[in-house]
Amino acid sequence: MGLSKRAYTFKKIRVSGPLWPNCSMSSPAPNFASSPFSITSPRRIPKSKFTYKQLHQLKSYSPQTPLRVIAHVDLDAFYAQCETVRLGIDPSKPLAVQQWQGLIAINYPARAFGLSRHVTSTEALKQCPDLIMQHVATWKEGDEKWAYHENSFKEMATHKVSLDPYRMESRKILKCIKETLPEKEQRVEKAGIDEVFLDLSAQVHTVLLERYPELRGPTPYEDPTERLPKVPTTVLDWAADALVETGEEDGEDVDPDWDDVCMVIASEIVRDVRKDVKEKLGYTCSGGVARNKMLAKLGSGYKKPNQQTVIRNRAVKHFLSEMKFTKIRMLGGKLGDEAVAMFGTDKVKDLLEQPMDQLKKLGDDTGSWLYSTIRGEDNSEVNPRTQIKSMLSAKSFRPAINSFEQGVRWLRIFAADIFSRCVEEGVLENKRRPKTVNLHHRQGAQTRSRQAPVPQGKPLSEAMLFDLAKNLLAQVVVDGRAWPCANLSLSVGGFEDGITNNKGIGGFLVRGAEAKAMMSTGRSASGGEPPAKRRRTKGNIANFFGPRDDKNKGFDAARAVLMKAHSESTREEEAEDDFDEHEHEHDEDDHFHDPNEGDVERPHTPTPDRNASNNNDNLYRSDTPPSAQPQHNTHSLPVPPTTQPK
Ligand code: TTP
Ligand code: CA
Ligand code: CA
Repeated sequence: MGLSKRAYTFKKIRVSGPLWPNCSMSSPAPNFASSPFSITSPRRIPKSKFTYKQLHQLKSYSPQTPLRVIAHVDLDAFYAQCETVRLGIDPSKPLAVQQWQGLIAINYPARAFGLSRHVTSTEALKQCPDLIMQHVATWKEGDEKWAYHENSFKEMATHKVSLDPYRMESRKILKCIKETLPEKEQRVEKAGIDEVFLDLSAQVHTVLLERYPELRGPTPYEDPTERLPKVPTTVLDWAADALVETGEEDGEDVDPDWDDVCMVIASEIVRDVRKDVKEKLGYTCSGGVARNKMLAKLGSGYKKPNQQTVIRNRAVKHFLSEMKFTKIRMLGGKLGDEAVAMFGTDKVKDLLEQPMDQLKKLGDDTGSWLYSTIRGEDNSEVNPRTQIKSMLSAKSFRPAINSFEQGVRWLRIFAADIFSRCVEEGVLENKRRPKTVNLHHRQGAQTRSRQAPVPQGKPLSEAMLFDLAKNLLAQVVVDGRAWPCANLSLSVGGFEDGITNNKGIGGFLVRGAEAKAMMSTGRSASGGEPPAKRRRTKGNIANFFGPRDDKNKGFDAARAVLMKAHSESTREEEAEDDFDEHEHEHDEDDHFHDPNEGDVERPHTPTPDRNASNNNDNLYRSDTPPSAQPQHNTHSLPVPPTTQPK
């Protein structure tokens, strides 16, 4: 990227008096190694507040060092930009992305007309007659692939939304960002469809040592607690960055220390990343630079579009105290609401007055997490995992659907959708493949889930996924009370790296066992039975012979599907009798994936300010922490993570 070669510009350089005889206006990097530690009265030497150890810790991305630099980059009006780029539309024209009658993304020119996600397409056109509205791509039953259809907003009953085009752009952007950063000094976490966290610590460390050779050591007296020399300048060049103010009268009078210099370097890197994304792919994004993820994320959203905000350590307190805590990562949902209700305020400032034991009314861990969070502390690591661990395809039905056959038609689309995404994950080359398939079914207030293992011995196919899905739905149907169904979703999870060593015939032998296990898949009902680990049982077979339920439409068809699967599994069992089958157990909680664990794309929970479409078709990754995700049947509060496993 050439950062090290770039001239480091200073608006003004004030040399720190006679202690720095070597320092000249043109060289911002005086040789400290030869001067400050050999001068006669060391006590007079002004020093940095940071130590050699803390500097060194940067190299290994330690969350402990106060010099740490994290960035968050978020695309502006993402889906809207995807459409302007795809269609070659002038980005200054107002444009919104439509999903059925709602708008799900609005570009900044359209926001100038006061449009937001809350308006319907009809209202939007009244407010902004020149608004370009592009409907998202949809899958139509029987189609091989999603497509952009004319008038698709009228096809809600027969089509399903596809966000594939945006996922594809998201991948390109991620790749571009990674290519901009030095290969060996990058740590990138995909945090959603249009955002990433970057831990810039190691790269900044390298640049720092290049620009300021005096920092290279050796550590004086071999004492890592020895403080670093002072920064040889008093004014840093922040270019076009939005600098958060310190809120203190003398806040800017304190000379810059190395944490400020680290932030300047990080912010140059972020500027380069943003420039590359714009030049190579045509997208603008906003960035935030700060000492941790929580602050960096607040920074990227602070000034939009196409800007970057730096929250220097000296500005953290002021920045946060002016904030609503509901804007903080992980406090945007239920936990935030709970805190608002409990303390009667949504302001950080007010919450800062609450002693720890008061905050602990939200739970011990949550309370202490909140206590440090509102003080700007967050030790969570940037997690470089970018691989998908599960995929979900869903549809909300309005009106609700009423028969097994109808459900099966949707499953065909889900299977095609998921299969095509698996193909992109390298499943065909057997690089990675899912281990389980899950079906979620909502009827009234009740959500039911069924899970089955994906047979491992044969190539994954769309037909296989479809058959598995159909089977799972059949199980729900024979259990009764399946209709009307308001929401159906299919997901695959437990992606594992493909079998590279030759497992031989064993892989195929699993089939019989798994086919059997399928008949006894895990079940959960949000209203009913508690989740329990269960061993293989007779499952739904008993229901075959139970009384026929005439109200249960599609019962016969569902029963036929199960009968067929059962006879197939017994046939395989007979053939492979001597195979030492493994027991298949299910942990019901498996259905709720940890978003930090994988690229789970989940329907977003409609909240009062997010009711753009109230349609679960719209799958996008949320930022909520694992434990803050809506949980089944529980009222427990999140215990936000303090560290993440590497
Ligand atoms: P955001 O990053 O939240 O929003 P944005 O990119 O549209 O706008 P901003 O410039 O403020 O960042 O979401 C990214 C995409 O996710 C967005 O373009 C559309 C989709 N999305 C929804 O479909 N529904 C939602 O409720 C939200 C919040 C986002
Ligand atoms: Ca965005
Ligand atoms: Ca985002």
